[in-house]
Amino acid sequence: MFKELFQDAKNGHHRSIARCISLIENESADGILELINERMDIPVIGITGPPGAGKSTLADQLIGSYIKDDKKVAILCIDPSSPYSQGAVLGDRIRMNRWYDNQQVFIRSLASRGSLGGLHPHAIEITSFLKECGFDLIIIETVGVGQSEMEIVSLGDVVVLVLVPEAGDEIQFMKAGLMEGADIFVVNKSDRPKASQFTKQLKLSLHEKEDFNESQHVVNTVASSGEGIEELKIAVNQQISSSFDLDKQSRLIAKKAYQLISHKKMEKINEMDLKEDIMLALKEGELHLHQFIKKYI
Ligand SMILES: Nc1nc2c(ncn2[C@@H]2O[C@H](COP(=O)(O)OP(=O)(O)O)[C@@H](O)[C@H]2O)c(=O)[nH]1
Ligand SMILES: [Mg+2]
Repeated sequence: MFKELFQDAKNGHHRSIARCISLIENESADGILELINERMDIPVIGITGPPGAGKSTLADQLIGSYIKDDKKVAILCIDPSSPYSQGAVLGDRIRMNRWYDNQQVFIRSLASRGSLGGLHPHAIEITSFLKECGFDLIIIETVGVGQSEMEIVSLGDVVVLVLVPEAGDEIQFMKAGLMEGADIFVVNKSDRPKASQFTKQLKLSLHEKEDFNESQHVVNTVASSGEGIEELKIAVNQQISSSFDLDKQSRLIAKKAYQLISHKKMEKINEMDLKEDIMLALKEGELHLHQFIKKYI
């Protein structure tokens, strides 16, 4: 049954793709997961940034631009407030809905719950799955600028960090790990007065880094009007073409494998059960924690 469903999904049948994703989310899809071949030739673009920065608007514009090139695009949103999901304001929902009937675009949002240390274990599996379904590229949108969001998007081949030129927000991009983790910095809402000052500051801080990375780009956009989208696309395509060497791909897949292994290993362990076991052990006498944990490893 899985084989047929998977084959339909591979043929690009949107309903079968959606069904497979639900099965993966509900952890009842081992039969599908085992069929997935880890492909290296389909680029994944991770887009992250604070809520309201314009990630969805940018993604929407990018989709529009890629489908004009006859590309098929899948977008995965790990953002409960995303216009792709239920909680969206009406205007945004109408804007995003224009893709729902388009055969070139597949949209899915994932709840961020059930994640291990913030990372969505199924996001990894679903991304690998989507790579098998005939898309030319996959976009993952996650909300936030924390380490765990960075971890999710860093599973992509290209990491886009979306920032906005708000006053006093210089520190928002200085957070540890964020400067190194992003390939492309987008200063969205560049129609705002502080934009050029902010961009200057951002470029300065990038150059001042000890491990200054020549390939990092800064792109100014006004997502709501489409300004700068082509420039962003060029930067993304450039990163894509430079990210497909065996070394980088092996590193990315190793990261995913590590996350999946941690998830599988921790699956059956929960703190409440541990507490009960520990209480029993304490009642019986001494507790050697190192000895005690061995039975869980
Ligand atoms: N002024 C201005 N508004 C924008 C721009 N891009 C997005 N917005 C608006 O900012 C709001 C949040 O955008 P959204 O894409 O939902 O942000 P997300 O939370 O990062 O996905 C929406 O009302 C957009 O219309 C921009 O470049 N300039
Ligand atoms: Mg969004």
